[in-house]
Amino acid sequence: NAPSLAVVGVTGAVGQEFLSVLADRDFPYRSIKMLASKRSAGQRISFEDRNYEVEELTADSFDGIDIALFSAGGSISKQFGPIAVDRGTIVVDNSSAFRMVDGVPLVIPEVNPEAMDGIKVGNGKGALIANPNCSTIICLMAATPLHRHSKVIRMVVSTYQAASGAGAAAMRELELQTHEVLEGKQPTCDIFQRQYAFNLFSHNSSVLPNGYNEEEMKLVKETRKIWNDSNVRVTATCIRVPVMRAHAESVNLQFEKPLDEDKARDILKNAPGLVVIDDRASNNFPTPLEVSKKDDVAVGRIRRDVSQEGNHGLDIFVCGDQIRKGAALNAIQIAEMLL
Ligand code: 2RA
Repeated sequence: NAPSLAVVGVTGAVGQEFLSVLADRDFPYRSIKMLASKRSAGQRISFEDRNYEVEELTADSFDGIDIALFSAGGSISKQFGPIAVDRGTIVVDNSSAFRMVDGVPLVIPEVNPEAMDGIKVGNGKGALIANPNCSTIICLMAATPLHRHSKVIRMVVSTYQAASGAGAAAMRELELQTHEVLEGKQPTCDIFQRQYAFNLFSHNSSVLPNGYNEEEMKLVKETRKIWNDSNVRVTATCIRVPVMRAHAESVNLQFEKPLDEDKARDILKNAPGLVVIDDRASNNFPTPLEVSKKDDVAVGRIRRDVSQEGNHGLDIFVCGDQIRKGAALNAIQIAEMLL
């Protein structure tokens, strides 16, 4: 029978998208619990013609819950994820808390479904499955089909990341600043302590001793775990750009064996969850606006890397909705595989 669900962090941008995706995909559930912080408890949410009250997340929230979707930050996941698993719940966690823990599946359903083999609702055991970082999901949705055909030995990624990745408040501030700047006012800079509108800046995550920021090292480490390849060489530069909710990424791939661009385009055209937008004549390629609120990741600018020998290199450009495929949709596709 249909599983009982809980949505942890239901009032946030991803939490709200969980509900949209559950409805869009007609996900079967016998009950759903809306969970959030004490501050949000008591709010009313109408969902699929029913009225729900947001409940405060506590250790007892998971009794009788088959699947819990978490997107409430790493500390909440660290505190309550294991409690839920102990109660027999299968947790799909959108935070980074457990992604690199050995034994925790890090899953993009179209890419490495085998990583969660054997985890199913109803076998009485709890489990925790980690949702990769949005920029990793969007990148690997395009890079992996190529990698499966002709092993990638090096990947260089430059990201152009949307405000939504920093949360709903960042989206609101980008909009506010845009108005303020156009009206000649001093922009309100509460979230990033700098002007964001008509600007771009290095990703706002902490910079590590090696000079990379946390977002960049997530791409490096998560790619190696998802591809189960500790030798693939990955480097990344992650930039925050004044776009609302879809990330864009320039990806350069170096292959062990040659892969020509026509074959690459053909592979991408047949890959699940991808749409190829690659019209050189009209200079029409993926854009964040066109993929916003959509499920598919768009890929284009497919071309041989002229800096590499023969057909050992390829450049592509990828866009994907950060809140949907970058978070909520991917998590719910994982949940669908548990049924
Ligand atoms: C960002 N990847 O875009 C993060 C969101 N979790 O900042």
